[in-house]
Amino acid sequence: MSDDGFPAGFLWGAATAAYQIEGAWAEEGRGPSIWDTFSHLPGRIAAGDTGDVACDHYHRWREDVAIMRELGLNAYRFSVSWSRVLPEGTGRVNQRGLDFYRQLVEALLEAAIEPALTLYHWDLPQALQDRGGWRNRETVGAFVEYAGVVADALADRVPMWITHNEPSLHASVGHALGVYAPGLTDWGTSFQAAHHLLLSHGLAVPALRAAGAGKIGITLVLEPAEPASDEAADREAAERYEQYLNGWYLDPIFRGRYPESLWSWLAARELTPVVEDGDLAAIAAPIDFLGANYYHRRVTAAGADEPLLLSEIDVPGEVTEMGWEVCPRALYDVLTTVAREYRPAELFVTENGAAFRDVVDPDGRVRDARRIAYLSAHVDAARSALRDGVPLRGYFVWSLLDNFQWAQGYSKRFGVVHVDYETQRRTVKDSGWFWRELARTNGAQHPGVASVGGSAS
Ligand code: IFM
Repeated sequence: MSDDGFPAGFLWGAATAAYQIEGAWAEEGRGPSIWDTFSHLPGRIAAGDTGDVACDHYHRWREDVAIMRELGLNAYRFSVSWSRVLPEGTGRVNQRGLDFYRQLVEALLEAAIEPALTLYHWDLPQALQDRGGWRNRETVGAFVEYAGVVADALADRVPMWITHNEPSLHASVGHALGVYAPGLTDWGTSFQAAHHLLLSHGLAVPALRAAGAGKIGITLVLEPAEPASDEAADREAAERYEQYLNGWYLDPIFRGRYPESLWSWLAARELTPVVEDGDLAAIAAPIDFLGANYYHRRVTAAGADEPLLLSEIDVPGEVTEMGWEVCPRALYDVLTTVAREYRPAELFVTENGAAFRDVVDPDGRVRDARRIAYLSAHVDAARSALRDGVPLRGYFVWSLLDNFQWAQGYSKRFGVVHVDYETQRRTVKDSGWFWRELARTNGAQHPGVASVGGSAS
């Protein structure tokens, strides 16, 4: 452990996801995913943006790895596009898709950057959606097959495997709110999809182990909910939200059961999923680590929104371009609470970051001082959590590159590297150089904005 609290070997990484950066949506045998379908529908994505080209990472990955090397990252979290590997979701393997990821992984290892591979970041092959998607139990088996195909190709080279990214948002925003692909608006489907996502995670764990994958875990977005007042109804709303977004995933994974009070609450509304014998035991397959994505807390009051009957309250204070409150203290809270209550062997912050309105100045520099302040405060919160015994082993900034921010398209920039979407020119922002200093000093230094600077662009 260094004086500043970060253990030797701590991972200082950056994260991305396939659909958000790759582009090349119909090249070299890739099949369509639900995000291709959804983003091509009129009116679903801001400004009509799509991920057809995105950051063109599929063609520019060598440059992107070179940037990571220059930033001194020792880890990179990326996701595999399922439909690039299995264009119809099951059956026929597209070898060119596997070759793409193999090359990427080899280049990362060559640059001493540890690959952390996420199997699923919301981009279901459209062929599986056509058969019911995550509502259909058969998709669980398809996921396990896909996990086996990727593991057979990459288990010897990839030390860190993440089954799913943020299943809660995929289930809710994609299947109940209709804002993300596949654009469904049915709460019953949403809870069934959540169950199948969890089950597919649990069944993939032994399949990955059998294939010789390294550490295996799952990434959840964790939003601590706090009541807007001390009123019993507000406290109840906050507790329900917390169970819905966090407990609904943490409890089955670490305790082999769904949270009882939310289960009964949903049962009274006929919204509980079909759970078969053995499912919960499968979901609770032991994992090696938990990935936590943290962006903001949620202040909640009793309200009228179905089916959770709560409202989100705007709180005074700084917000990012996403309208999200800046609250590093809640990262400390969430890490310490999860470590205490669920005892994961290891924890990683697999995403944290902020969107701000960045510009490339005439001198070619992106002075994103607010992002540096945001990251600095959150890294300090993680440092405190470590000091208080949380087994935190790495921290991935979201994101390496500005990218396709789902329903908001390219209007929100999260990268520590700026992307000019007209030219695909990459420019390391001041926050990228800041992250380099953290990586170089294992978190010991917090250079001021004035002292950052470098050469990559
Ligand atoms: O861009 C997303 C990412 O895909 C999943 N986690 C949150 C990020 C910011 O919204």
